[in-house]
Amino acid sequence: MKRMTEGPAAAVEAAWTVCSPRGTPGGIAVFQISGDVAGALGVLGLALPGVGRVKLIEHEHAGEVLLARWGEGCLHLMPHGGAAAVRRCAQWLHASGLREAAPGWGREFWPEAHDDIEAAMLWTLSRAASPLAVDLLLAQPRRWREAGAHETKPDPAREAALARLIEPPLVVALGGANIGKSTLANALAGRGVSIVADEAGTTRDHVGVMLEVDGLVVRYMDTPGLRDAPDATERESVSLSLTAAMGADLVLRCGDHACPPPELPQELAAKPSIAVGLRGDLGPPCFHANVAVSLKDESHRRAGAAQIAREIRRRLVPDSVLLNPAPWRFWPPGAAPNLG
Ligand SMILES: Nc1nc2c(ncn2[C@@H]2O[C@H](COP(=O)(O)OP(=O)(O)OP(=O)(O)O)[C@@H](O)[C@H]2O)c(=O)[nH]1
Ligand SMILES: [Mg+2]
Repeated sequence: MKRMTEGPAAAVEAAWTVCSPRGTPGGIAVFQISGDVAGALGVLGLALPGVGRVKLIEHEHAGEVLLARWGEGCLHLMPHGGAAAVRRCAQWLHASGLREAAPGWGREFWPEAHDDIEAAMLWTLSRAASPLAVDLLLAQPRRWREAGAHETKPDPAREAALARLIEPPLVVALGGANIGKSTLANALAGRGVSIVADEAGTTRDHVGVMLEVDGLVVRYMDTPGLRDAPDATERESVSLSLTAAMGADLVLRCGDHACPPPELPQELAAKPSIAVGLRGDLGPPCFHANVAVSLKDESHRRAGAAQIAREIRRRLVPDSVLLNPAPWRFWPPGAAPNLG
């Protein structure tokens, strides 16, 4: 390996790279240090964990970071997955003088088989989208050891709900025109992701964003208002909204004081859904709403968005599932690790 830096790190034959997928939010990000791990940690001023050990450290610049030592020459540093935390961790590694390698470098140090429960858990952790997954995954090796592999029966409904912490589920908001659907998307995102205007038919296209709702990362789609559209383009748009909803894990059926949520075609009627009453300050919803909010001004917007976020998370990953202390089969079918 070439030495590219001068100074204290120059004598260390190690390099680092980011190995979590770029450009997507995640519960946790993964930086890999490969090569002379002991030397690299010395440069970073950190104690060396034993092989197979995981340790949580609090770093003055990088914040809370998990250290996981996979092998003699491979260590993962895992800060929380938010962009600011990842940037701070990268700046820390840069400032230490350790060499940054090209993405993909060092894969030879990455274990091929995740046949050990700790390794399987860490592998899943590095792919998990939702912050809610982090503590739950970290608890799994202990839970499996305590419960004993053979006493725990599969529970497909619970496992399907928990899998949503790894792969973000799709949430599609449907409703009439001009009732505040895009205002809701923006309030959930805490920023402008969709154009809002006092004019029916403002949203012409489907706007998809990744959002974190109450600790769960979801793919969220704001759709054009469903109405008897006069022109062919809008009719096409309505049909696209319904097609998108067919693939959804959860549909938000939106309405307000004057406009009830649309009647859904039969194929969609069985989908999990939440009836959302918007623009509550203009009057109570004219239908039975599971949750009703006003997003009119800043103070209402925060509270209303938090209420809907909680409702979305609970429908997709119920509290009972999160609080169930039974061990979780978090691996794909047929890939069970050695549960020891
Ligand atoms: N009073 C009140 N007005 C709201 C509220 N939420 C949104 N609005 C207003 O309602 C109008 C329509 O909002 P949008 O978010 O664009 O509605 P939409 O359902 O996305 O509309 P289309 O894209 O045309 O289907 C805008 O003038 C918003 O400012 C609310 O909670 N209270
Ligand atoms: Mg809109």
